[in-house]
Amino acid sequence: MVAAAPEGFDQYRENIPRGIIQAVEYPSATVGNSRKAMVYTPPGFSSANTYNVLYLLHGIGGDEAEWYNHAAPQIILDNMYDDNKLEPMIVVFPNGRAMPNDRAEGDLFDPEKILAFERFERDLLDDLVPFVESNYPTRTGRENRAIAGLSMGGGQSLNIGLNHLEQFAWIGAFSAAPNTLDPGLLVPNPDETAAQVRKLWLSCGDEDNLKHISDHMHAYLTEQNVPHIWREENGGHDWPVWKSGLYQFSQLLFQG
Ligand code: FER
Repeated sequence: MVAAAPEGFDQYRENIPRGIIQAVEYPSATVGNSRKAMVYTPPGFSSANTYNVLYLLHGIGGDEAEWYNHAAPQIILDNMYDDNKLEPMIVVFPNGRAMPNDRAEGDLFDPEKILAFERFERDLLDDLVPFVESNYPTRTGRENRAIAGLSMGGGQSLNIGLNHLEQFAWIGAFSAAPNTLDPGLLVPNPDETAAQVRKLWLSCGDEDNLKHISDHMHAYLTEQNVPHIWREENGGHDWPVWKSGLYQFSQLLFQG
């Protein structure tokens, strides 16, 4: 059982080793342009080593900088390394709205924009993952890749991860949104999913209007005997739940 995030987990600590978070751009054949992402490399990062990678996705109101702007994930992760709670990993923050204008502006529910969240699957698999794996010292097997996200990005993580267990062994969804595909479509062969997935994480705030999505997935996985972690948090559709999700899910990753 993972402990809930302790007091101060997201507070800046003086005098500890730090990772680096920075903006990058990669060529996207899927969208036909150069796309932005952010990348966090852990404290002590060295090209003499090789790293696992977590792809951490944003929600409908965000972009590649949403986690950085609202959650300061580099502080949470630096603290966790200081506490010896994490396997060394690179964290990549993509932009999950795969279209030429991928800014979170205008009508966020415009069908074109919703479609772009679906298109991201190809951008991720064909463009971003290859970019990351050829520009950073990465380990490149399914066991070395994790995908997780909040809300719209939680739905993407379940859709992409469960449909591509050959690419991702670790999957997490915080407050998954209605873009989440039907559990029966995502997990048509429960025994196969159970055998392949290393950790499947679902969490949601108890006051979140979208909680029925997570409830439905949890009920299906339970009925089909697919091992997973279900954590009902106190809170709504909001950052405390997602930061807590990052804290709890990340420390389960790449173990053993
Ligand atoms: C919806 C309600 C919420 C939906 C998406 C969301 C695609 C996404 C919310 C978020 O990312 O915070 O009906 O449909």
